[in-house]
Amino acid sequence: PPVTRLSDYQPPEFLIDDVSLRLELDAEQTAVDAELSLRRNPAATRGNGDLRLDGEHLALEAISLNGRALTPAEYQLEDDHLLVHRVPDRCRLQTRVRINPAENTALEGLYVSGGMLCTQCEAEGFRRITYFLDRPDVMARFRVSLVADPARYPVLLSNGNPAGEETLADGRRCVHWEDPFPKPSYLFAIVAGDLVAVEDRFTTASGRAIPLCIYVEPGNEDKCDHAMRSLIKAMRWDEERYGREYDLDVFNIVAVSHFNMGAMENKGLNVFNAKYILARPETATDADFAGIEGVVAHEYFHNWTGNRITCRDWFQLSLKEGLTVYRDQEFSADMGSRGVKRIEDVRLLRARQFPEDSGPMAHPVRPDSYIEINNFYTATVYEKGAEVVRMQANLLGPERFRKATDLYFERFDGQAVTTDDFVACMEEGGGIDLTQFRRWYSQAGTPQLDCEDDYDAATGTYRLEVRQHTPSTPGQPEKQPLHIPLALGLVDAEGRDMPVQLAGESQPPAPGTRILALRQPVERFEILGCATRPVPSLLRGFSAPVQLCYPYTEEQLSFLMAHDSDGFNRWDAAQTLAQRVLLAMVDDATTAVPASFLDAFREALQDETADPALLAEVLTLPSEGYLGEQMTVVDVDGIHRVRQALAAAIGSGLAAELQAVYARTRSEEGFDLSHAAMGRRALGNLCLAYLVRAGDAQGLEQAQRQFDGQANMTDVIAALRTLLEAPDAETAAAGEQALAGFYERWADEPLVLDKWFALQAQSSRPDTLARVERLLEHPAFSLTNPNRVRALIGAFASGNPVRFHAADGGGYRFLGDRILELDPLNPQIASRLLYPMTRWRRYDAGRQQQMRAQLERILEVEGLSNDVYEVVSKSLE
Ligand code: HT7
Ligand code: ZN
Repeated sequence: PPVTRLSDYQPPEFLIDDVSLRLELDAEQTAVDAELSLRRNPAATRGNGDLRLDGEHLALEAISLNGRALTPAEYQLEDDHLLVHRVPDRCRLQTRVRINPAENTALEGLYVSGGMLCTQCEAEGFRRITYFLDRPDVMARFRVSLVADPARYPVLLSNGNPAGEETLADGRRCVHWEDPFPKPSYLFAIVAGDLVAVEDRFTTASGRAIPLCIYVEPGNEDKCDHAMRSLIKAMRWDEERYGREYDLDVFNIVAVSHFNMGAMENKGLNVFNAKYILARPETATDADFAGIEGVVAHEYFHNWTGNRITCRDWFQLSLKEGLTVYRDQEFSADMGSRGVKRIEDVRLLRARQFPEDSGPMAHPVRPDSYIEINNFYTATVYEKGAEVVRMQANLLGPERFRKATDLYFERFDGQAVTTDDFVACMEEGGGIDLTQFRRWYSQAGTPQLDCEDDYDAATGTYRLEVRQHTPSTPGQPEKQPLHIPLALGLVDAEGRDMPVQLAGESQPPAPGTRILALRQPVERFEILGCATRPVPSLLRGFSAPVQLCYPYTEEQLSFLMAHDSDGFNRWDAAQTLAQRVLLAMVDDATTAVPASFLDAFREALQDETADPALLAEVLTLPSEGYLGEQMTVVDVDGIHRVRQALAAAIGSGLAAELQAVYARTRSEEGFDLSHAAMGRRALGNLCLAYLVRAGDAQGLEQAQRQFDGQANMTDVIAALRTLLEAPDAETAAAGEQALAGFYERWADEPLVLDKWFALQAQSSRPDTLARVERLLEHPAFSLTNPNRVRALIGAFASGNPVRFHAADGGGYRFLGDRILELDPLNPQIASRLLYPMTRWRRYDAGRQQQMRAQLERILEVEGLSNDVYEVVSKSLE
């Protein structure tokens, strides 16, 4: 398959100013009439005069230019494009095509989800709807008419503003929409269905009242409150923080049950995976509620960062995604706890992006080539991209960052631009030079910072030396030094911040954090006026997406865990401490836990003033996946064994403390979604899990009671999970019974049923693979529903390291089989499921060989999608 390269970018030969679309909607055969007003692009080099339009899976029925039907000699039809020979510099091209939404299991273009018709056009789905210049730097004004049987499809939606409707002679309804803002085709959307609207309104800063509608399938109206509240908060926040007001007369959201990703920011018509809209306390966990708030905000924020200003080409994807993730992270930080949000975001970055950056698919935030763009909606483009924006925001400070974003919106509104254009605004608005900083966009790999220090008691001087090194990545053997902001605090023996006075400065600053700029491969800093040897608190707040190495002693880590004024570093110290203990236990093949570790946990548990949410983060052990990443060769079984052992040791060694905290978190009445209440539930459930892991009789009883109480999904799922994982057979049997009851109760709620599948797929019981195989046959399982596939196959392959990586290779064979079944149905989903096998080099020889065998077997199959081909071939290189 062809490789697309950033260096080959050429502006489009033609532009499209206006598009008129008329869709006669039908599940099996939809007719699409398109009229494009085309004009030669003065900024492009002239080709041979032919017009090349993208188009796939389309049956062309008619074509005319400036009102005259074309003869077959005047155009050429290929599998993936249409060539119209020798078109004039300005023209009107009309086409009529037919498509079959019901056959579209790839969920790109127009497809059927339940009883509705909907679209997904990013990145290149619009070419499955009509012939078009399907690239983001072609921005057109769209007018859309939707024709349908009103009994089947009473609701007909598209982008922009409503523009009238009529009933046709044959009884069908025709509804018109007009979007006044030119947009690329990837932001086009339509939805048709028998849907109900949950309505509210938002009054903008300038006083315009905007009706807000969330459309859902009947029966789900009572699950939209949280999404609506999140939307309204996001609209207000974007006005206050960025001065960005909503621009259309209406804003619509639709929840659909078949969706490849989380949601899509189509102009004025956001389409969501139902998982990110529908929630009631009985059906959704606190994590689900938080996910909804974040994703609703993210899609809304795209209206300015993505839609009004879009990407010139798909290599610039992080222009909109990195910036919008940064914006949604900041929004969630403002809505809840900033400290906890930062921890969650870094946990995700380390769990997903760091491994990606050191694996076969490593790529820069702005990739320079791809086979299939859908494979580049990655943690690097999204989460590392957000970190790169965050570093710029921190370098500028809030006022200058706002000035720089104002400049960005003013200068590029209505245009398709590059990440370089964004950085230029940061430079100009912020008055700083980001020449070296730009390498963050072009260089792949996670930089490693090796820190060494010494202290001269005689002069009170503390010296810190920092070396940066970025390991090579595929296609980038040599790396350049990056501009890295390193946030440093120095903590004295009493746990107080010291002033960080750099050599050459005449006055000590106020005690607290200083940002050191690293630019050279080795940087040395001299800090004056340190009366005692400080404990360095490095990379506070995770000031850069790097791997930090400093030879902390265990005492220093316990000290920072208890005293660092930076909440993030208190958490990080706890994580490092736990990681050290766990990896040492693996190395020593022991299950004995050092008493000092339990002491540190005890001290943390006894701090009644701590924020429960933060405490829950501090007391959560690093995941098996993350621990594996820290080893030269992943010891799957060793990690699982010691993590279980440590959890049991915590549960038995600190039973009284855990019970006390559990009781404290339970003492509140009622349910609410405040940060405090969610924090209490998180902490209480963590304590319960430790107790049950240790076989604590009281804990087991409490878990059973908590499950039986059915108070809210957070507590129910937490209790059920602990029961299923309980070490003794009797409780595990009770867990099975609870699981059956759970199914009975929620059989008609697809999103809850996904949890039922995922719980079983993630069970560490030895027979899990057999169970997962049985569940493939369950009447509620379907390979054409991505949420269900992720719940069963994804949860097993990516969320159950010890069973997926079983030494007999059963997990690998299972995944290989599923990929081959899924690829013809939905290549995007197949390709994403492959991820855990792309990490094969990290495992022992036996597992390596078995994973490679599966990858090679997949690669041999004829007719593989580009999506799967790219990931498999690159992993084997
Ligand atoms: N911008 C959206 C990306 C997206 C997508 C990409 C490829 C295939 C299907 C897709 N669905 C949504 C989501 C976002 O980042 O906001
Ligand atoms: Zn996005």
